[in-house]
Amino acid sequence: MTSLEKVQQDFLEILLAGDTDKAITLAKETLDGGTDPTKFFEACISPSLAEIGKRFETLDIFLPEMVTAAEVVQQVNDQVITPAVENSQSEGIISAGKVLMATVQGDLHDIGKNMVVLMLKVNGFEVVDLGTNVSPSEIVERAANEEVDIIGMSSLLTTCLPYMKDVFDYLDSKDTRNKYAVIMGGAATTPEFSDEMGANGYGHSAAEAVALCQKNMQ
Ligand code: B1M
Repeated sequence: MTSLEKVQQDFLEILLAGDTDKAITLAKETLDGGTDPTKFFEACISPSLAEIGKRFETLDIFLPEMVTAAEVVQQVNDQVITPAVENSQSEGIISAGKVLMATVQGDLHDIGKNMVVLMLKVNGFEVVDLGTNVSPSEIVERAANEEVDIIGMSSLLTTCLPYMKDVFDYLDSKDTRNKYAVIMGGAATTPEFSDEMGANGYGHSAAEAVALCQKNMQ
């Protein structure tokens, strides 16, 4: 087991115990030891939440534990990860493009979407973040009003995937599909679903979301 895998195991236990102070201390110590903040997010936070999701599905834990784990992660992100990522921002970046980001209708999950927003910002993109539970009509109307280049959608609930399809249908009905690159991600989406929708890309991680946006701006 690598040292980062050990940190991930410890982080998972801390999340299950709901101990915010310990989670923040572990994150700070790991970053002080030289681990990149996005690496900590992808190698420790994401897999720990995935494991918590599995345990929720198998009824080994229940909703209150999942809620607490999410709240602890929120604090770690706010107090440790976000400031560290922002500090690593290079100076004098010219706008790389304008991206609308939203978690789709019916879905309140925003930990991953917020990481994508943060990573886009530090890579020079202007981001219009509509938050969670955003209807297809609002996504399409705000994209037009804000004159964005890219529409980015996130969904973690399979029951909400039809709302992603509605966005494509709504764009088609307004004859504006070709005005934007439309990309997607989040645990409920797959490359196959993205292809089926005719999207301009699927991202498995925040880093892939950035690469997709860069590619679509070329
Ligand atoms: Co929920 N939840 N949850 N949950 N939750 C899942 C998603 C679930 C898979 C757990 C499970 O059962 N295994 C399951 C969905 C099942 C399904 O649809 N098939 C589920 C469920 C059922 C529910 C509720 C219905 C539970 C209930 O109430 N009975 C409820 C729904 C509420 C709602 O949205 N209406 C619910 C509630 C919650 C909490 C509030 C407790 C909390 C969310 C808190 C918050 O977000 N503020 C929560 C959590 C924490 C999870 C799990 C455990 C973790 C999600 C997470 O943050 N992952 C999750 C299990 C899982 O995902 N396997 C689960 C970490 C995050 C970094 O990953 O968001 O995928 P992710 O983002 C990644 C990439 O996907 C990518 O980059 C990010 C960074 O690497 N990415 C993009 C994301 N968006 C992108 C967009 C892009 C490109 C890349 O381009 C635009």
